[in-house]
Amino acid sequence: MNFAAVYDRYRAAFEAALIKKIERESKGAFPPVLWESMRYSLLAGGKRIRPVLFLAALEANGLAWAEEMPLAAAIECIHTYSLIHDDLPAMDNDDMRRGKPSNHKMFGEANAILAGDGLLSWAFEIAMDEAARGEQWREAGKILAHAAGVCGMVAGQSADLLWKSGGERELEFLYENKTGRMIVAPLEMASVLAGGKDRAAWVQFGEALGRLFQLTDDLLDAASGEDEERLTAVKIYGMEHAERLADRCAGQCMQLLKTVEADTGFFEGIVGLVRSRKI
Ligand code: GRG
Repeated sequence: MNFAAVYDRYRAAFEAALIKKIERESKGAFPPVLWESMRYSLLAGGKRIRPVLFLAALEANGLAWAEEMPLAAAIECIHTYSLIHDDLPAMDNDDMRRGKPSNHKMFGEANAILAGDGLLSWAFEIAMDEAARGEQWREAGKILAHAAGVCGMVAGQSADLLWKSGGERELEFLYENKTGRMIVAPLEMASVLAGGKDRAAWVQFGEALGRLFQLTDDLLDAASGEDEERLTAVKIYGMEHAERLADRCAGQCMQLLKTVEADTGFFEGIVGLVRSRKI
């Protein structure tokens, strides 16, 4: 099977499980607008790269990936909440997300805040249910909480709002926390569920992939003419140099994959996808 087909197999299975889960949970729930707004953003057609990383790393580690859809859903719920809140007028003030009006444009600001709160809380309700399966699942949930929280993505977002200028060190902090933590977490969680196999190697690969993801994000924003107020690689290094940094980072990702003792062919494809992505 080629890379695109494997990616689609994970994504389609995840999508089906997610729809089933939200249908079941929202049936008869009150007030309907809350679930409607959560559902709107959750099913707005993201790339699902974080759950796909999780499922693929489970399979690479020899685990039954289709049985771990609840944690995959928890990961995507947290990612979606972060996008809803990031789009709010008090943050990035974006009218569009995933090619559609952003959550607050559809449902109003207050509902968008609550949709984000709802998704975040739901994610940890799911993780707590999974934690009851045993120590490995408990630890996986803890990794997710840590990555999403004040020592991870929230810290990165806070620094992003704080810094309008800076250098390499500030940029590295943003990359590592705002974007990187939620890319590392699915890989580390999968390794922990496999008994901690190659954990450090997966984390190192995830960190490099997170850096690549944000570098390409900065490049895409600059290419689309978005006048960013925030600190980006393009602002510090210029377009040409940032392109070369992304190439070098993709090369590092490939090298780091060699330190993982598993079939990592699919992840080589992921590195290519992230380097060349247009969305
Ligand atoms: C509000 C606590 C809080 C955090 C927000 C995610 C985030 C932090 C900000 C979004 C802005 C941004 C461009 C972040 C860096 C890269 C990123 C997370 C892009 C969006 O993720 P994709 O490309 O989106 O995986 P899809 O729509 O495919 O899921």
